[in-house]
Amino acid sequence: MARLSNDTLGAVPETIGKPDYDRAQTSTGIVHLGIGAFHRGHLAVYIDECLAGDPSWAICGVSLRSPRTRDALAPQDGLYTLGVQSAAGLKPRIIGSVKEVLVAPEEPQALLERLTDPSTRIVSLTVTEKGYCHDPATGRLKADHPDILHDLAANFAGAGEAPISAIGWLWLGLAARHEQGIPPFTVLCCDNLPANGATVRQVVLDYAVLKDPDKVAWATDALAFPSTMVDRIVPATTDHDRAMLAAALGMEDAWPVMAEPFSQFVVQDHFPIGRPDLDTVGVTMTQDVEPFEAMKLRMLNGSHSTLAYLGWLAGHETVADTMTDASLRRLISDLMGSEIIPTLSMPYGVDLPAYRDVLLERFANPALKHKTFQIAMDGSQKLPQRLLGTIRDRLSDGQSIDRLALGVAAWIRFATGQDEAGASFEVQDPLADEFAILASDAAIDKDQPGRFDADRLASGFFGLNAVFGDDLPAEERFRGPVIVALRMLCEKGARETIATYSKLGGPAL
Ligand code: CS2
Repeated sequence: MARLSNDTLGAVPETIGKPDYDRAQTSTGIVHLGIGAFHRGHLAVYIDECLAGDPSWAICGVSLRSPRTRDALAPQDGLYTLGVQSAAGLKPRIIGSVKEVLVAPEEPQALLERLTDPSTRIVSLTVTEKGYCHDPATGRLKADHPDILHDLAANFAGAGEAPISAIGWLWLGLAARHEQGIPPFTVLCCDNLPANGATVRQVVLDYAVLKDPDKVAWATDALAFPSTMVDRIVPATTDHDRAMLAAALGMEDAWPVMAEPFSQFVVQDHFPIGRPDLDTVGVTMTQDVEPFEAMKLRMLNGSHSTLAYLGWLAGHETVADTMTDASLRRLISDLMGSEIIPTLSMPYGVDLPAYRDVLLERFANPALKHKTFQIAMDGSQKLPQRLLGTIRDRLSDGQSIDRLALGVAAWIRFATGQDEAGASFEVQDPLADEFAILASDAAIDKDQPGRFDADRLASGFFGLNAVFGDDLPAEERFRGPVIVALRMLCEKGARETIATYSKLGGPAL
């Protein structure tokens, strides 16, 4: 079977969308760090729509570690298929905005050249929450993170030891441009961090203080980090997806991305050296992203994480499966309606109950096989912005947090690395080693895996400062509801706990 590439593009069936511009005429304007599925299902799609109007914004995608995306896309000239999946079926479209893919450890020289090229005006990132090497509770750089220690000691200038971390690369590019008199690129964070622009700015400045103190004053004034709200559900691609798309295309694509029809991008309009015409392709350009970001992180991602932990413990493999469980659907709807929505204050006209209803429908998309286990990873990096900020706001308003606390308790139960039948599984999280010690300290009996003393387990986890900070563990109104929920999860299991919590009272919008 032929393979998707510039040469075979003409043979893709007429019914399938293709780039409406001449790829040979495009040039790189964006370097994107972390070219995973999410980027290829989101920003790269918006850029694909901009290139007909202005061909100078094509993307150089960068993998900071693995060569897998480059190896899949290089023989395809960067082309790949976006497979939009809904109950109505599969709608493929070919995306052409990725011009090249670099693997940082293999081609550090080429990456530095791209970063310092004056035509690179934006460096965007999707490196996941943990990729910023920061402390999620404080939003500050973890100066003792091994990758940061490495990058602080490394001095790459075309030769020598190259950086490992996204922060190290960002700073290397920015500092080199400054030395060469080239205006700094705009840093566009597309990860689910709270106040993501300001957060990344702080982490970069913390790094600069340690690396190049004489450039801190310049960096503080000159650099631009617009905030964004990014939203599209893009599950990991499976071999089944590849086979489905090969049948539709009549040719092979080694790494398509699958996504839901919904896509949203809200961007703070602060690009000192220019940007693509994002506002012409459905992006909301605004000065104040934060209300949208809080809405999305708390409602979508807060619900997602709660569904992932409770759903996985209860035996649901995908998010769509969790939505077929009437109690769990009710619980999540009430979590949003009763506990999350009251913490949000939105610009006039934003209808939060309607947003909740759309989210429930998106979660229920039966064609999207979004694994609860995938969303469950890296909880220590996700919980602060997804659940704990909402909890802080509720507590300071004197409000109840029962369902939010259940989400936290389900995370703790999941993070033990033992399921309800006592089988062990690998917890993917930067703090996984600490979790394992806490779980073993709270085991009721070493011969009975999967059984925990909930009070001990909760107390142990509350000691994780990087997640809970100092304030929450000291607050009885936080500890109490989490411990109650964790006791029920440990003693009765997730299904019974979900059933009980789905009957909680309280105002539902
Ligand atoms: C998910 C997100 O994996 C996760 O943690 O909650 O990737 C989610 O699908 C996106 O943020 C949706 O925009």
